[in-house]
Order: sequence, then C-alpha cells, then structure tokens
Amino acid sequence: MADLLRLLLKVAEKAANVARVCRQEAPLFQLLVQEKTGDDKNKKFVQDFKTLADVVIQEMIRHDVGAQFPDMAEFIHGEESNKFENGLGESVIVTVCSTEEETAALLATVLDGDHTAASLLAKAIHQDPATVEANTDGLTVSLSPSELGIWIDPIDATSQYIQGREEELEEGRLSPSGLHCALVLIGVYLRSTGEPIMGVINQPFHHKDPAGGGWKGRHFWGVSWDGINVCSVSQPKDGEDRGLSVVLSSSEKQVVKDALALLCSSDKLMYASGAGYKILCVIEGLADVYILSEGSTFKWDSCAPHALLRALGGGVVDLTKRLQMTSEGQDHTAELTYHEPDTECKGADRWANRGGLVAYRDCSKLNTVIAALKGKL
Ligand code: 2IP
Ligand code: CA
Repeated sequence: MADLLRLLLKVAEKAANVARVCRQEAPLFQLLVQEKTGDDKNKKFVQDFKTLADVVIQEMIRHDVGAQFPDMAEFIHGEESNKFENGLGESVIVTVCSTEEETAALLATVLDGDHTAASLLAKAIHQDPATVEANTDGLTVSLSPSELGIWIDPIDATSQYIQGREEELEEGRLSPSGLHCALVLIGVYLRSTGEPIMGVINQPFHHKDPAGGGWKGRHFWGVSWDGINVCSVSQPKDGEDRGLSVVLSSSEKQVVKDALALLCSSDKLMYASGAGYKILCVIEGLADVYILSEGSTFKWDSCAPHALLRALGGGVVDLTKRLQMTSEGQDHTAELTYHEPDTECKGADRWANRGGLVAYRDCSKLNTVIAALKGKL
C-alpha cells in the first residue's frame, strides 16, 4: 500500500504540472480559454482543449498506475472518455505512448496539426515530477492491488481552472472561488465493498513562488482500512466549540439555505466552488460540514477526499438515505460507496451520488444538520 500511495502522490504531482503548464505556456493557454463552437467544433478533431487536457491527465495517471500495478489496469476509472470523434465519424483514442515524440504525434491529430501545442503537452506528460515527500512509515496494509479500484478526477472545478482568478489565501479561512479550488483527485476503493480506503488530493495552484518561479501546489493524502487511519492532515485540537460552520454550493436550494441559517451565524454559512474543494474545507477544519441536496456530484468527485475524512474519523453519507434513517450515531449504512453503478441511470449518471451528500469530520455535527433538514426535503 505504501508503494501505491507513493505512486499516486507522484502521478498527482505530474498531473498538477500538466495543469500548470496548460495555463503557463501561451500556445496552450490560448487553446484553454477558447471555446469551440458551431462549425469549428466537429469538422476535424478540434475539441474543447479543456476536455483534452482532462483526458490527457486522466490517461497519464491510468498509464503510470497500470504500468506498475497491472492488476489494477481494468479498474482505473475517470470522468472522461478517451475517445475523440469528429463530424465524419472518425475517432482517435488518446493514450500516453511510450515516447514523448509518439505522444506528441498522437495529440497533434486531435489538435488539428497544432504541433507546438502537442509538443508542449507531450513534454509535460513525459516529464518526471519533483519527488513528493510523504512519511509512509508503518503503512503496512495487507491488501493486494487485485482487490482495489481507482477513481480519477483529472481537474475538479474546471470552470475555476479556466477562469483562473488568483486569490490571496488567508491561513485558516475558506476562500470561495478562484484557481485554488481546482484539484486533482485520485481515490482508491475496495472492489468488494466499495469503501474508499486511500485518497490523494493535489492542489496545483496554492500560492505563487515569491522568487518568481510560478505557481506552487500542495498535496494531502489519507489511508483508512482495517483499523489503520493515517492522514497527512492532523486531527483538530479539542478546543472550545465555536458553533456550527457549513459550506454549500452557491446553487444550493433555498429551503436548505433557510434551514441552515437557523443553525449557523451568517459568517458560518459559507459558499465555495468545486465539490472536491468543499470536502477539502471539511478535511482541513475550515467548515464542519458540506451539504449538497442535489445528485450533481459523481464518484470521481468524492472518492479521494472521502478516504481522507474516514482517516480522520468522519465520512461522506448519502443525504437522502441518512434522512430516512431513524438511528443516530456513526452507522455506516448511509456512507457513499464506489463499486456499483446505479442501474436505473444511463451514461455518467450511473456514477452520480444521486441522493446528495453530507461530508463531515465529527458525527455529532452530521446529526445536528440531519435533524435540521428532516422533513424539509
Ligand atoms: C464539478 C465541480 C463543480 C461542482 C460540481 C462538480 O466538477 O466541482 O464546481 O459544482 O458538483 O461535479 P459546485 O461548484 O456548484 O459545487 P468538474 O469541474 O470536474 O466538472
Ligand atoms: Ca469534478
């Protein structure tokens, strides 16, 4: 497990590099901010570049993990399909090739012969990242790769990534929108039960290097399995209870906002972009809970941060299921799982967290918000 964790930290850092390069290199940035519309869209293999950047990052992770852990190769899933089709019904499968030159040649076919952009992207994909430090001492989990599966969100909060607003982050405070909300999420689940057992989160745009070296990121990880709970984020200190704090999507239903306004002071009812970022706020203790009443997140959004919350003694529950339960306490029956599609749905919706969710660190806070929402949804 320590080997897998080190590899995931490394590929997440590589993914963060690709995300940074796409914003830093002018020929790639031009493509990133330009939306393809109408005729332009489907004539050749010209795609929205943001989708290509997502696919490339996802395929790079799949390639590197599959190479070291072949037993996992068939169980590495992500948000994007790697098949690109044009208006003539021709298709290109985007993969990471064995050499940088081959990858560049393949990408050039999807980028309508833009060799400059294709070469820059291929270079970032094939570059080894700086070593990622992680103290994995004592991480001896007896699971074999053939028991595990992976969910990848190559870039969560894509709209914030594209808009690219730079925020000065204040220590200990949630910052609602901006580049820092964009995250690379890699979660590992157990194939038999669907429990999330390991997660890696990389935040590619955390602060600007004061020496002018561009954006610097941060990473977080956690493992939770069979009594082993290790997380790179420390447990909160037992201090005074400063009242409930909640983070929501700005598009949350009014009835939820109203119910929570009765529980929280106005400065503790917060809004932020990015499903992954909102769960990260709970992990870091910047909010007690993240509530979402809609089925608008997917397994790739929640798997990685869910594993970190479990390692901290919390979790992520299905809101609809939890509202129907009569018992309180840490009952795992409503926890989200990651191994089974919803057979009543089609396409990506098969992997939606359809009943909404609540992410929490402390079960008593979960119980408080559930009691407040009972009968309201
Ligand atoms: C999105 C992204 C959005 C979020 C949505 C996710 O993923 O995180 O920001 O909506 O739920 O699926 P909101 O910000 O309202 O919570 P992606 O950017 O990868 O499509
Ligand atoms: Ca996402």
